[in-house]
This record gives sequence, structure tokens and C-alpha cells, in this order.
Amino acid sequence: MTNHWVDIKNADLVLIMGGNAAEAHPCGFKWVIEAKHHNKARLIVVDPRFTRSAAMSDYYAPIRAGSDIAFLGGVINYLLSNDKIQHEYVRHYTNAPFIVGEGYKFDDGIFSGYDETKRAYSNASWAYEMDEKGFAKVDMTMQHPRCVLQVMKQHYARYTPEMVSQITGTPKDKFVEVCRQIAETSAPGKVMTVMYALGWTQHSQGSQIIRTGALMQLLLGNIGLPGGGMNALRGHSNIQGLTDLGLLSTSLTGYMSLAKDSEQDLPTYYKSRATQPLRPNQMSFWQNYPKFFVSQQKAWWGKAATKDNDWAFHYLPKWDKGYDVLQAFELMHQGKVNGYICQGFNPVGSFPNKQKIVESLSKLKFLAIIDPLNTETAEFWKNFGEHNDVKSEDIQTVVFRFPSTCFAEEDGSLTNSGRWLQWHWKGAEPPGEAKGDAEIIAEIFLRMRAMYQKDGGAYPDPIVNLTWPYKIQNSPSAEELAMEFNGKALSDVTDPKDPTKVLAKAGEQLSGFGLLRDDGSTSSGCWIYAGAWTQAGNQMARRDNSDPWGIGQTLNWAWAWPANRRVLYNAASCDPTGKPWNARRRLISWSGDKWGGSDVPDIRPDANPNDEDAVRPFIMTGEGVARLFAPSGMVDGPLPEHYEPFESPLDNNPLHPTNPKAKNNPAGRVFKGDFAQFGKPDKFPYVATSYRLTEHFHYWTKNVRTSAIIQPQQFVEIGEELAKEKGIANGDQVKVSSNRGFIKAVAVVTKRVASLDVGGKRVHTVGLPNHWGFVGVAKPGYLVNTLTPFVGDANTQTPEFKSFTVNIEKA
Ligand SMILES: Nc1nc2c(c(=O)[nH]1)N[C@H]1C(S)=C(S)[C@@H](COP(=O)(O)OP(=O)(O)OC[C@H]3O[C@@H](n4cnc5c(=O)[nH]c(N)nc54)[C@H](O)[C@@H]3O)O[C@H]1N2
Ligand SMILES: Nc1nc2c(c(=O)[nH]1)N[C@H]1C(S)=C(S)[C@@H](COP(=O)(O)OP(=O)(O)OC[C@H]3O[C@@H](n4cnc5c(=O)[nH]c(N)nc54)[C@H](O)[C@@H]3O)O[C@H]1N2
Ligand SMILES: [Mo]
Repeated sequence: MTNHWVDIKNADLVLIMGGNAAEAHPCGFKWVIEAKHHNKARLIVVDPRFTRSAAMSDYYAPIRAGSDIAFLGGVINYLLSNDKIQHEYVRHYTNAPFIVGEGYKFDDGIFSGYDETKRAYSNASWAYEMDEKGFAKVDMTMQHPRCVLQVMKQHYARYTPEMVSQITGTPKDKFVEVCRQIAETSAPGKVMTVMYALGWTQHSQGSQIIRTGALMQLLLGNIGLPGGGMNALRGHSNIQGLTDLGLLSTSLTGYMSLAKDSEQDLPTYYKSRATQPLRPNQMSFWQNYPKFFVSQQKAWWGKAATKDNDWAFHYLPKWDKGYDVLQAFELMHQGKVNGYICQGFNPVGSFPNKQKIVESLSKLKFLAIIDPLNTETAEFWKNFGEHNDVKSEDIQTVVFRFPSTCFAEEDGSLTNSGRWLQWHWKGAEPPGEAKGDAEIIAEIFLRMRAMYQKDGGAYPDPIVNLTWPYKIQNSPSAEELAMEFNGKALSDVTDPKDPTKVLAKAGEQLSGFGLLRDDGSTSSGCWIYAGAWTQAGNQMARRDNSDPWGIGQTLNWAWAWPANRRVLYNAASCDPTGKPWNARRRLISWSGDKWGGSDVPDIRPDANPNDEDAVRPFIMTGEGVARLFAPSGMVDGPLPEHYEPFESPLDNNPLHPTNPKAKNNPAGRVFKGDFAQFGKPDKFPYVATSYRLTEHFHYWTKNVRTSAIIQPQQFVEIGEELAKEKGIANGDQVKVSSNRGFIKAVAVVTKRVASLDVGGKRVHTVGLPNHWGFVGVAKPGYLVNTLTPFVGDANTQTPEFKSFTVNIEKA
């Protein structure tokens, strides 16, 4: 989230699209209701289904799953062609005036720089035109034919209401009404918030869908303002913490990244990361990358990370390809993986193409499961009839099970969607033999280290030199880990302007990332968490909910990264002279000599907005402003473009009907063997999408009798029109099949799932709730991921769980 849960109450308009907060985030959804009560806010929901969120909305529009870029691109076209943009914001806070180089082209659905054999782009031709001083050229009148605003106008002119309706199936009048309501928030004092989750992320173009939403919000001037922003509703209670701490395969902590194969030394590694300003005076905050990186290395390897060994840069692996879950299982499927440690994960239930997952696990020598519950993954080798039709005697994988605690049986912090780190305390002792996750991992590590110490090996250094400073060696405590993430001074840290001034004494916890150094004098396990556990103690345990400004800014409740700042880019909540766009909802403002207000300023506190070449609010970018056009950072194009899902009911992409190469995302992640497993519209004509129910949490709650009772049986949802066509009545058993397998369930025939006119076809949707499987006390069912395709988003590799094709028949 750029903003936070409580801040949603400040919105004038709430758009829930690509998520179903009333169902999947019912506690957070209360802030939408607060906005309605206290702010007369309106709620718009755009979803293939009339959801529980839609039931609370003021306006609902249906959409075909997998077509959100067409819808949002159409909104952008509406805003640009009806002059409904927030002009001053767009001019000063986005790259709309920046001039794109002459090499940039977009031709029949393909951007310049595409290499078909690699299914990948080179972004060299997407760069800005530069001046002789090495800064990007701008035209503040935004008239230059190659300035970003004009390039965007041209790009989205194709997204007319007719075209949008033809692709999305949203009736034209409904689409235009949504545009009209959204456009009202281009007025400088009005804000819209966008709440999204998996309905946007789980597509082969998920990152670009989210970017299209962000472009819309930037044109409206809705980012950085209270009640505004792009708000990703996170899933598991600590999934935000997982990404913050760098647990994705190519990540390091605090959104730093592992070196690629082509970056074999430290200067090359820093080059594309410690980016320099693209405009005069901009903060370009990633310039500080070496301070964060060296401090992380000191936290991990202590004295073994020295200037002479490039701060143990070579202890880290360099990657040839990402090792996300799709890649990991692809390699396993090819027989290239011996063992898999599966901690808090149930891939047989949750990853796409269950059959491929089970085949992959069957090729392992060993599988280690760390989980408080029994799972489908732990039992993948057992035959459960049609629910898991395997030959146990052919599977040789050894399965180890380590019973772990769950979060309620541990102390620790959880980071919520709003980036708040909230400390929690153990509620109960774990049962039986269960051990905490840290203890299980520590035991594995200590045994491995002893083996490397004894036997050596090709390169034991990263393991034998790892810092392990915990009081109880085989059980690091949550407090110790939290203090390590925050970081401390290893020797006295002094003021660069006055070296006699000591800012932190050796051994002290640091007060924030501003004190981190690249000379080895500081350590910090996760730079964005610096400030969470200072000399003053555990900031995450704070529980003072006073709200002095009355807009939900409780700065003494828990602690938010970065620097306890609650709304990112909050300097954009003011006009270019430093006055709030809306005086009634003030986050920060410029007092004449400094920034201050109800939030921690997200800008240098003394940066005068009235200076020539003033520091602009998007301090992380080299531009100082937000990127409408992305010269770098996205692998599949500088501007979002609609492509069909890899399994689509349409024969072509209506935007590029004669270019088959532009039907699907040209850079979408597909492995060779999986292309063959895609279904064709003649056999699998219906759009399928999978989703959650409030009454269950993934596959865990089928271990709970009460949850099993309130949702007693697996079902699928279809519209009345499709039911009639197929002769299916409410309550009938049906078989839903894709090119990868089938499931059986009870049909719920409902008005809530619409049939839509798409590109001259009538398109029906089959809705698949996720939560059934073959382990637990609930009535056994089929895993929905038996049906889903093995294909991932081009940027994040998130699987395309939300739009694929199936057939349905009476069982
Ligand atoms: N009770 C409960 N709560 C949960 C969970 C749970 O299992 N149970 N899981 C948690 C987790 S891990 C997560 S990640 C979150 C997920 O939270 P959400 O993303 O809100 O949950 P979903 O139900 O998967 O999907 C949301 C909606 O997206 C819609 N949708 C599908 N395809 C499209 C599309 O192409 N476009 C648009 N606009 N909408 C589409 C679906 O119809 C659905 O209503 O929920 C969390 N909360
Ligand atoms: N078709 C389809 N597939 C999907 C999705 C979808 O919408 N549609 N959604 C996707 C999403 S968003 C997600 S997040 C994934 C979820 O995928 P998974 O994370 O694989 O699913 P969960 O069932 O939540 O599995 C988590 C496991 O962690 C265990 N656990 C709980 N607490 C602890 C703990 O403290 N320590 C340990 N070690 N284990 C613990 C639980 O018992 C459970 O078995 O599924 C994805 N798969
Ligand atoms: Mo999730």
C-alpha cells in the first residue's frame, strides 16, 4: 500500500477492482464503510462476479476476467481526451513532460527491442532523450510530440469505449459511467483510492495491470494524498514482511536484489542499482544503495565481510534465471532437483497444474515439510481416488515432516498491508513436539555448518562464516532477530559534516537508515526496518492510538517503514508551492523553512519546493517524479498494453486482430512443454477464475470442524444463462475440465455471475472457490489447481490463476 488501512476513510471515491475486500479482508473493509459514513464516499466495484464487496457498492460493473488493462486503458483515454487530468500534478510530479528518445516505437502490439526467440525485450530504445549534462530533456509545455504525455495520448487513443466494451464485455454505458465518476476526482481537492489484490496480480500481465491503475491515479493527481494511493491488499498475515525481508528468489532485504550472472564485481553490481539523478538536484534515493548493501552484508557475515573481499559480495549467489516457484517446479519436473524444503507452503494445493506439481515431487530424493498441519503436499504420494490418483508404489521420495508452531504460538512482528510492523505476543504454548520455525531452521543450519567445518567442500565460506550471535544457539529469539533487522553501530557513527559529532556510539541500536554507512561501521539486516527497534526499545510494540489531526495518522501506534512514514510520496499532497491540495485533509506542508504536519515528510525536510529545480516528491526515482512511461523497470513494455490471457475464449486480440504474436503478452513466462498444455476455445469455451470465501483460509481451515460446517461442500458458480444452455440446475453435480484435468463439484446457479458480449461472442464465466482438497476433516474435494495453467506474469512470475478456460458439463 502507498497509504494504509485507516487512511481509506479519507477517500471521496473507493474503487475496488481486482479484489474482493469485503470477503477476503473483512476487517480492513470496515474503513470503506467509515469513508461512506463520515465522508459520503462512493464505492465502485468492477469484478467478473457480483461479489460481497459489490453488494455494498454504489455502482457495480461486470468485466471479463483478464481484460483489466483494456478497461483501465479506456479510463486513461477518457481522462486524456476529455481533459480530466490534474494538470499541475501531472506537469510537476510525473514524467509527462519528459521527452522519449527517437528509437522508441510501438508497432502492431509489439514494443521496440523485442527478440522473439528469447521472448524478451531489450529496453535500450525506451530511454529518454538526454542533454549534454547527462540529464533527461523535458518540455514543460508538454506539447513536444515525443513527450510522455503525447506518447501516452497516442497509445491510449485506440482504447475507445467501443473497443473497451468489445474486449471486456462491460456494457458501454456502464463503462462510461465508471469513467465519469472516476474523472470527478481529477479536481485538486478530490481523491479516489484504489484497492486491489489478486484479481490484478494473478495474470500473465499482472504487473502491467497494476501499473495501468497507477497511471490512472497519477493523471488524476491521487497519489501521495490522504484517501488516495494504490493500495495492494496483502494476503497472508505477514506476506508484506516476506517481501520486505527479501524472501523472493532474486531479492535481498529491503527491495535490494541479487547480482545477475553478468554482474561479477561490485562496481558493475552497483551501476544499475545506485542510480544517479536524471534531473538536477533530485534525491534519487537509491544512490544510497551501497550503504544499505554493505550494512546487510555486515549483519549477515560480520567480521568476515571486509573492504578487501568487497564486503563478501561473492558469498551471494549470482543468478542466471529467477528461481521462483514456477522455475523451481519446472527444474524439478526435468529431474534436476534432489531435495525440497517446504516451509509454510502447500504447493500441491496452491501452485498451478497440480498434476505437474505431483509429478515433480515424485522425482525428488527427499521432501522436508515444516508445517503445523498435515497438508496435501505432505500426502502427495498417497492415493485418494479421483482426488489424487497416483501409484504410491512408483514414488520413491522420502518425506520428512517437522511439526512447527503457528504465529499464535510465537512472539514476533507481523507487517500489515499498510507497512506497519506490529509486535504480537504468544497466545498459547505449542502442542506436542512442535517447534518454532526459527528453531527448526537453526537446527538444520547448525548441523550443516558442522558438516562444512569438518568436511570442507567447494566453497564453505558463506556457511561457516555466517554470523550467529544468538544467546541460545539453536533457538534465536524474535527479539534478537528484530534488533538485528534494525541494525546497530559497529564503531562510532559520526556526522559527515562534522566528524567530531557522534550520532551513534559503537554497540548502539541505530535510530534510522539515515545513519547507515558503506564503510563497514554499521550493520542492518533490512535497511527499511531501521527504526523499528532503536535505543528507545521496541517501536513495534507501541499502542498509543491518539490521532491529533483526526485523519487516522496514529504515528505512535506500532511502527511503519520507511522511517515511520504512513503515506508514501506525501510531499505530493501539496501543490508545487508546498500548500496542501486540500486544507481539510492535511498530511504535511511547507512552513517556509521546513516540511511538517501529521506524517513524517517523505522528502528532505529542508527541501524548499519554491527553489529552481526543486526536489520533487518521488524521491526514489532518478527523475524525482513518477513514471507514466517506464524507460526501465518493466520487462514487458514501457506502457501497459492489453494482451489476452494465455488461455482465452477469443481467437485473437481485438487490438491487433491480424498479429498473432501480439495475442498474448510477448514476454509472458511460459516454459516450452507448457505451451502444449493450453486449451483451445473450441474444446474449452468458458472463462474460469478462482477465488476465496470468507469462511475458509486457503486449505488450512478444512482442519477445523466449525469452518467445515459453515461451508460444507465444494461448489462452483455459474450464471443462469450458461446453466440453461447446459441443462444444469442449481444443486446438480458438475464436472469442470481444462486441458490439464478435471474437478467435480455442486453447481450454484446464480445471477451474480454475468454472461457478457465479448468481441462478437457470448462469453460465460465459471467461478471456482479455492478451498477444498483431500486432507483434513472437511468433506473431501478436488484441488482447483488441477485445472490452472502453468504460466506466469512477465515481471513477477505470479501464476495466471485468475483467467483461463474450461468446459463444464453435468456429471
Ligand atoms: N477468508 C479468507 N481471507 C483471505 C484468504 C483466504 O483464503 N480466506 N487469503 C488471503 C490471501 S493469501 C490473499 S492473497 C488475499 C486475496 O484477496 P483477493 O484478491 O481479494 O481474493 P480473491 O477472492 O482471490 O480474488 C478477488 C476477486 O478478483 C476477482 N477477479 C478475478 N479475475 C479478475 C479479473 O481479471 N479482473 C478483475 N477486476 N477481477 C477479477 C474475483 O472474482 C474475486 O472476486 O486474501 C487473503 N484473505
Ligand atoms: N487457483 C488459485 N491458486 C492460488 C491462489 C488463487 O487465488 N487461485 N492464490 C495464491 C495465493 S495468493 C497464495 S498466498 C497461495 C498460498 O499458498 P500456500 O502458502 O502454499 O497456501 P496455504 O494453504 O496458506 O499454506 C500455508 C501453510 O503454512 C502453514 N503454516 C501456518 N502457520 C505457520 C507457521 O507459523 N510456520 C510454518 N512453518 N507453517 C505455517 C499452514 O498450515 C499451511 O499449510 O496460493 C496461491 N494459489
Ligand atoms: Mo496470497
